Amino acid sequence: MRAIVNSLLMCLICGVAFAGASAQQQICPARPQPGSLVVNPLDLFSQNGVLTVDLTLQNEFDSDGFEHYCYVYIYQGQQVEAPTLRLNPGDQLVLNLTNNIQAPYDRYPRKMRMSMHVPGKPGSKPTDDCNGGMILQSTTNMHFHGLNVAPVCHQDDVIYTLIQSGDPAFQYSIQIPANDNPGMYWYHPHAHGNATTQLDGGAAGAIFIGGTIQGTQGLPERVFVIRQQFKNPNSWLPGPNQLTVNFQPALFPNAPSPFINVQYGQQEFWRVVNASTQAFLSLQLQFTTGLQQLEVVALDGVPLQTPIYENEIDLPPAGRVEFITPGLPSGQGGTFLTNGYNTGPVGNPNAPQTLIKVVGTDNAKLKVRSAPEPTKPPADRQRFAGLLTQSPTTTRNLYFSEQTVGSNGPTQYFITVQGQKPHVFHMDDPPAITTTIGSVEDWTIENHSGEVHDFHIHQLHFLLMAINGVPVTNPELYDSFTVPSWTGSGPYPSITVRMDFRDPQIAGLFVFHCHILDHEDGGMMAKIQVNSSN
Ligand SMILES: [Cu+2]
Repeated sequence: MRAIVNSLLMCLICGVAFAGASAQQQICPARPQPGSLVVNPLDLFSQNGVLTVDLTLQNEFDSDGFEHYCYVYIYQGQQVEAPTLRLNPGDQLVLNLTNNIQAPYDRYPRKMRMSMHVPGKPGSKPTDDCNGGMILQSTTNMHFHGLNVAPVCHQDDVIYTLIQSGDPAFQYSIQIPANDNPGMYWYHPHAHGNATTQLDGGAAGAIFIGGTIQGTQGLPERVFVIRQQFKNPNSWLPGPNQLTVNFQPALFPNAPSPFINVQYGQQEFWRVVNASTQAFLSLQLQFTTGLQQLEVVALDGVPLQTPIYENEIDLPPAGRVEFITPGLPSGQGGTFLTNGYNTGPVGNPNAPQTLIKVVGTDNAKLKVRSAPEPTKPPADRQRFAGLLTQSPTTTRNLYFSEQTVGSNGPTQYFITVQGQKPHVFHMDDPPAITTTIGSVEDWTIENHSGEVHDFHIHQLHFLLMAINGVPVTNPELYDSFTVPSWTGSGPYPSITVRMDFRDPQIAGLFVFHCHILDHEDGGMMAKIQVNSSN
């Protein structure tokens, strides 16, 4: 009886709190209905070398039971979600992030609590958001994915920077390197244990560093942020989920597809980020006449030396691809889709899914902006230049592995430096690797598990040298790359990558991990310490 009374009382309190909230401004902006026109996210441009942005991260459940985590920006008095940040090499990004996440269970202990405490740095102030502390369900921070910037608090540190709900706005002030590559990057939360839930809820946006990408000037530019939303993102077995394009659910054949209007015969410049927590995409563009060749001009924010022509582009979680589409022949239609992806014997399914319907028109007055004109050339030699001809100072071997607890899960996830003991990552772990500015290292990363993993390192790009020991013909730079799954017998699949620790700006402590985010949150992460050379 007492339980019933308590429940009734809780309901009354909930009801009052809910009524109070609904009388105020909406928590998250409404997202587009299925079958809508896909529009680019709102663009915010730097001016006189600075882009200042105020974002508030908030959360609420929608009527279908999906939890939204929204980066709210106020534009002309209206709430806008997850704007695109556009800067040039050498600019400064000033981003004031307010954490307004409501998590009613914060005060209860939860599993993994011990791994979620980050001891502060010696000498730092205990009240400082730069000083670690407890990661509650409502704790957040931000990672500037792919930017080759400093791993220090107020720039791109995700180890000690913890912003608690209700704290004053936390200021990120990031110096974009003058010699950084032009291309697509992105921002998302990275508080260990919360990254999956918050990204799953939609907390992600695109960043572009300006500059010349050959062949794209004057073409209509499309920005597609592909997200994935689960009903229960933290469950061991994945439940119902949907892919979204710029927040619009792609549910075909159960609902009409997101669509775009293209001018017949007009080539376009498409810039795509896989901002899903775990979806491996296999992107294709089909016209009525068949599968189309896409001219890939940049990968993970780095322009290619020469374009690659592909009719299917594999894009792992966190990856970006920028390409030129062929013109749609008059009278035809098209479909942009993911063709499904086999993540291995124990991997989660990645079914084929139509993403966008391409509708042709003769109306020349389409509301699509042209790709930006080139900005001033980088001040220095391009970042990572000449990496291919460097002799590695060190070689290392690492491996992804998993261990199922009991006969029916859950699974523990590890990334281990060969010779060390596999263990679930804790935030107070010492660095698994220590190196020095100036080093160039070749790492071979094996997969000892029956599902693919998605290797990512912060602060730098790596050159993909070999897959399964077979040298890559034209090595390209990436910040995230898939390590194939193991069949259970025979040699372990692997990738070999060349790490560039030459730039003094990246000195400090940062992380590498699997970018399947529930693997990362589940412990498939490790720290690297890069010491200054003097
Ligand atoms: Cu993984």
